Amino acid sequence: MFLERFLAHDADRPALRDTDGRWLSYGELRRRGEQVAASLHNQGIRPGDIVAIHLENGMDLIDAHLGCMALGAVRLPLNAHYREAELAPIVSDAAPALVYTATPERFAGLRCSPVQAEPGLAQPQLWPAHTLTALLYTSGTTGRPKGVPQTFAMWESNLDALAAVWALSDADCLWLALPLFHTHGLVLGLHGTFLRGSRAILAERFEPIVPEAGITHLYGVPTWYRRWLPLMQAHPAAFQALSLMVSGSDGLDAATSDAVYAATGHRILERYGMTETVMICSNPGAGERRAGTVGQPLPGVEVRITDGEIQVRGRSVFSGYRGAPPGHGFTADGWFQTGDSGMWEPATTADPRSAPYLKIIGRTKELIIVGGVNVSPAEVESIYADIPGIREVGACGVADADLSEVVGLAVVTTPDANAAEVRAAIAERGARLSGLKRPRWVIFVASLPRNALGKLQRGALRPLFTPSHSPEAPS
Ligand code: MCA
Ligand code: AMP
Repeated sequence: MFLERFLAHDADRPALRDTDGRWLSYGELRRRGEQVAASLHNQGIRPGDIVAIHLENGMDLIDAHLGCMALGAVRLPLNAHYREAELAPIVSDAAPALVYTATPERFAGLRCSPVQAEPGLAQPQLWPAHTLTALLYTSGTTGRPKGVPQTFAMWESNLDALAAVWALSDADCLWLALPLFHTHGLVLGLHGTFLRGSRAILAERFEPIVPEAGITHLYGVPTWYRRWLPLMQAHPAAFQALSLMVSGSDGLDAATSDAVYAATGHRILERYGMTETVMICSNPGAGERRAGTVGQPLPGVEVRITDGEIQVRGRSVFSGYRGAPPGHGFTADGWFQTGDSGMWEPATTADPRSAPYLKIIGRTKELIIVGGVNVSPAEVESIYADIPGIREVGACGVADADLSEVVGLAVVTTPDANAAEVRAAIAERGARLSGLKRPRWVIFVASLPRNALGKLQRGALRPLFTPSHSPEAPS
């Protein structure tokens, strides 16, 4: 159905403005997809094969996606910032038949076939719909990323629900600067546009710019809105003219929400989702938007809170992690366990009949969210743990006014450690991680907090990173 709807849009209809400013129509996108599909076919790729796409936003990335869609290959979007150590577990688990990348050297030690980002052109092919359309990896709390199989059916039901709740239409124009290797940008941004037949203006990356006339929608993370605020205050008219600003991937602070409202008259619409479920809850397009809550369950999605944890089931919820035993991550009665904790906020006097709104109050899972990007503390620790002179390390989230959280690393050295060498090794190891995962704060401590069973208590590490703290050197 998703593909049929994409194929049915009028060929002349403008679809996407490339990063070089050129508009492409739906007809042109389909043609490019067919050509890339043929080229993939010529390279031996068949429907159901996994094709990795390790590219930043741009037409090479779009072409690779379109080609896979046309052929029925399974897309494996890889974070373009990831280095070899971060890519290795994903590539080894997914074993892609082909990798589109602009940095093949990051795949040099991995068993796969990287090709330079040049999707190529050849004979048109059919557009077979295939059940599995993408495999997205999400940070496992153990430090090993987990594969989340995605189908068009999951996306379609969720995108239709969002369109109804947000009152989206084919006249919308989205400024699409979200990276297209996360669910947020790829599913909501790109495929949401494809499904509606609306338009998107593609940007290479986020920069706080005054939206040009014609843009109607902004989807972003809280960090973006904080960075945008001075511009909103200086040029309110350009933001007032928008139809909708949406925030997700991370909790939006009330101060930013209120300041944006004061400057533009728009209450940012907060919503909540996960790669495993696509979108779960949302505030309404029309109706009461409650700051600090993520609204109500979307049509087709059910939410319950059990022992404080948010649990979900519904049409857009995935059926299980790749390679995991059946039921892993789900309760015995079939609800997906989000690892987020929440509570229901009852109806207000403004609308006493309204259903409660969901408020996210924390996480039971150990995850750091840096600028909307999930970081597993265990993965960070694994990069530094075996440095000579280091006895043990612990990573946790440290509050940050711009990125919400940044990574903090607490280090315990061995008695004979050479302080300068340890520091140099920590700095050098950082190159193995993409920028947002790299510790912003490194402190040296005598021991790490552990419980009676010896398990690291990362929550107890956080207070050690106070704003006034000046990192200590190992003695
Ligand atoms: C930048 N870096 C990254 C990422 N982006 N590393 C890992 N993942 C990333 N996505 C690295 C760069 O390589 C660089 O490393 C360093 O961070 C700083 O880069 P820069 O671009 O200057 O960073 P920034 O301007 O501070 O960008 C931060 C940002 C941006 C604006 C918050 O990351 C962003 O747009 N984030 C949106 C993330 C997002 O879409 N999240 C959705 C996932 P070096 O120092 O080595 O050069 S959550 C999701 O999908 C769920 C379903 C949901 O609910 O939405
Ligand atoms: P991901 O694994 O990248 O799909 O990220 C999903 C996680 O992001 C969720 O489990 C939440 O912890 C977090 N998240 C997404 N949206 C929100 C939101 N609106 N408020 C707070 N956390 C959010």
